[in-house]
Formats: sequence, structure tokens, C-alpha cells
Amino acid sequence: MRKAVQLDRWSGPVRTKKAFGRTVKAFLVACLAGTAIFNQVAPATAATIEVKLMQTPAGNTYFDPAGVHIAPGDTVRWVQIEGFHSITAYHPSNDNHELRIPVSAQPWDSDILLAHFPKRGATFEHIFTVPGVYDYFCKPHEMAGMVGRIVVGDPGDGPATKPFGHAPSARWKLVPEAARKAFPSVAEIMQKGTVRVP
Ligand SMILES: [Cu+2]
Repeated sequence: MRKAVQLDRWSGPVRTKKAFGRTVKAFLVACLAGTAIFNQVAPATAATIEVKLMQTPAGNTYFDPAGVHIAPGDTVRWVQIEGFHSITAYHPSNDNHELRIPVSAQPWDSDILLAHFPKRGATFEHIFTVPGVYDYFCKPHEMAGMVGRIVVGDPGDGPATKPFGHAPSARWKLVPEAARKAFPSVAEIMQKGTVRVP
């Protein structure tokens, strides 16, 4: 693909005027096309953090770890271990659930992971760029308290730092009681970096 070749040039050494011209052109083409050129120059420190999707033989379901502190640009990779799970952001676009991710962040919904990737070890990934607190849940197990919280950089003062039911006039679906109790606190996540279900 022509575009891919140009992007490769952008990341290569610039030795001549002609090459520099091509590089600038490639950059402009990429910008105009709205491609992910910034992924090409993402900081080398961007990390991938794994969270396991768990179900014990006794039927306990949880994200492991339930809470993580990551840096903007990091990727979280959820890994299927056992059970039927989804990884779904608390966001009105996901079945009118309460907004509990930063206002300017993109919501996500993996849907039931096993429906698409029936194997143990199947994964779902999301890249977190907007700083703040992100709350998410598992569709089949939200009522049982299968929820997770990710803090990206500075927690700030976004929706997930506010009490549950913070916008009653919006008539969003409320976070069930069992789920409310299952979130690790932002303070604990900031202190420990990783918070696992006891
Ligand atoms: Cu689940």
C-alpha cells in the first residue's frame, strides 16, 4: 500500500533534501488521511498491562487485577481464562449505563468475549490516551460485582471520581449495589499501582 510505504519513510532516517521532502509529504498525507501517524511515534515507554477474566470453580467471577494505574498511551489487554465475560465501559452508549469514564474518552464494549474468541487465552485490547478514572463492568456478571477500575495518569475530577448516581436527571442505568462495593478506591489504586480481588 502506498500510504504504508510513506509512513515507513517517515520513521526512517532523513539524509537528503529529497528524502526530507518525501517525509514531509508523507506526514501531510497521513494527517490529511487522518491515519494513526502518532502511533508511529508513540513513546517507547508505552506499556501493555494484562488483566485476567476469571471464574472460579465455585462460580466467583472477577477481573484480576480489579484496579490498575497506567500511563496515558498504555494498552490494557484482557485475557480470557474462564467463564463468559465482557469488558464494557460505564457509558450511556453502552445500554444507557451511567457515565463513569472521562467525558472526552471513547467508550468501548468487547461484548461477550467467548462468543467471538472461544479459546482460553483470547484477548481484547484498549488503548487509554485520555487521563482520568475509567470504570467498566462485565455484562453477565455486573450484578455479581464483576467490575474494574483503571486510572490513567492523574485521576482528575471526571465522572468516575463522583459518587454513584451523580447525574440523576440523566436517567442513566444505575450501578448495582454489589458492583459499587467491588470497585477498588482511586486512592488505593494510586498508592499500590495494582489492586487485586482479595
Ligand atoms: Cu464476567
